[in-house]
Amino acid sequence: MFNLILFGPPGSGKGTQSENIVRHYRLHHISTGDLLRDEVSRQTPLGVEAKKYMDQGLLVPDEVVIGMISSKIDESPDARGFIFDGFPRTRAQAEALDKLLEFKNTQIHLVLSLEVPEEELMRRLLGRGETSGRSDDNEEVINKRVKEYKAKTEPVASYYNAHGKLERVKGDNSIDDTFKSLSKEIDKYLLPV
Ligand code: B4P
Repeated sequence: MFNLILFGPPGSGKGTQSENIVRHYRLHHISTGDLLRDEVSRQTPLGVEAKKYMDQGLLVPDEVVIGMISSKIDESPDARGFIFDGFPRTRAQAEALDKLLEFKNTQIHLVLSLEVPEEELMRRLLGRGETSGRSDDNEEVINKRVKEYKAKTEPVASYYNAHGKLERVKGDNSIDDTFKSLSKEIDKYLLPV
């Protein structure tokens, strides 16, 4: 089993690159953003609660997200491996993920961090906001998301760096070139299928 985290600020291309990685390496994709948006659209109690945070650009509480991940991992016992997209976003989530994987006799093998300048993040998310209908892709909320990222999520990179698992990858090239840079790192562990 090979487990990968795709890490980076809002709009760095985690969702975009996850699609490419899943296609080439057949990893099982777990995106907490997508899972939460699904709960929101179905208006489940979890979704109603999560929406309050997402609309303000804040992280959804750890307990909510960790519970969701645990059941998602259990749904795919035969996976070749997992790609975690947008998770973990806090140190508590990172520690919880380590425990969940240890319980399944596996671990995180690699964390790829997409590095993109702030102006480019804003440009991309405002661009997406014009067509996506996402209530969090407007200037005010994007600024809050970036602030939240710096305060709570950036420290997660140091956590994995201390474990020798972090690789930083330039994320402001074209989608294809960024994928090539990511593949170079993944190929050290797992070949495409
Ligand atoms: P997420 O859904 O994870 O999304 P994101 O950070 O907005 O974007 P991502 O990096 O995936 O960017 P994308 O590929 O789409 O989070 C949304 C919210 O959910 C959070 O704010 C939070 O409230 C909540 N949440 C999620 N996970 C959580 C957790 N673990 N804990 C607590 N709360 C959580 O790319 C963006 C745009 O850029 C697209 O339009 C794309 O086409 C474009 N793009 C991508 N790569 C490009 C490139 N190379 N060149 C040009 N454009 C590019």
